[in-house]
Amino acid sequence: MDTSTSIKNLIFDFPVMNASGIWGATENELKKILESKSGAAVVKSVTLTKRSGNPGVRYYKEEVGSINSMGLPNQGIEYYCDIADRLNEYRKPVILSLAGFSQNDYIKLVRKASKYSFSALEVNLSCPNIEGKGIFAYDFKTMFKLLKKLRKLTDMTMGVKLSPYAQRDEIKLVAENLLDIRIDFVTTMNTFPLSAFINWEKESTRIKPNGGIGGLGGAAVKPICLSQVILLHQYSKGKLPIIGVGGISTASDIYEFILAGAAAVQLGTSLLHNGTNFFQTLRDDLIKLLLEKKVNKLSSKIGKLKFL
Ligand code: RRO
Repeated sequence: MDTSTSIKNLIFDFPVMNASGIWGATENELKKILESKSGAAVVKSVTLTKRSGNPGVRYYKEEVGSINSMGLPNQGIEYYCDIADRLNEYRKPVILSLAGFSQNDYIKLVRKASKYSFSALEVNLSCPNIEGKGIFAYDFKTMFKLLKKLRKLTDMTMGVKLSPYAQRDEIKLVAENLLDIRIDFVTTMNTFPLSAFINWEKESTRIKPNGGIGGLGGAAVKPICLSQVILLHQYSKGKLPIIGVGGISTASDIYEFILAGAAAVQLGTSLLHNGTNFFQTLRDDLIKLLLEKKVNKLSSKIGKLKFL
């Protein structure tokens, strides 16, 4: 049974990893992921300097999904560069997620990170929780201009983490431009911005920052995310590798994302609530599913969705 897939130099023995922000803000957490059956580790989006994130209750989950307004808590780029060699000892891809507040921030982050032994960079242009700042992934002109600049700075494998889009034309534009710019992969999708849960008994919001409004993840976003993967795969003619993330919590979810066109997937909400042993559970379940379906090679199913 071959569950491996790859994106350039990133070889995933099992193409399931943590989503940025779910575990992975400290060396201990990253080591826990690398010691588990995960196929790779993704570092929490890092900024130029250390941040404690937004104050107050900043994460809430119900059956249907989770919302967060973490506000980018992380140790700052220097910390992750210092531990890069130690993380590499696990011989699994280590992907560094980068988040800036300006174009200049991203330039500085890429310049710095490219001197260290990370396997790839995931440029996060879609954080929904920075009040007063627009989301780069929705400002197409600026996003493409910035990515062109970043691409010139390094030969490292470089992906982009996107927001969800609601129009086909937008996804087409993004797919075509990212191919032109020679971006190596996309991670889709970040949490859905502008989401809220309300506590009707207390008559209050469920999280504190930004008026109770944050990014929606978990089960609720899975159908949105599947359409992003299907369309990015189609509009790039299968040439833009995709990492799918949004509401994945079972082996059949993983299989659906592979059929839609993902080469790998990430776990957010489900990992947070099940812990790193969940990678082993999903791996065992996926192997069972593939045996039942008589699929010998998972990668042979990437993008093989049938249309009715
Ligand atoms: O830290 C966050 O508030 C956060 C980030 Br950077 C992100 O990209 N997506 C998200 O849902 N939360």
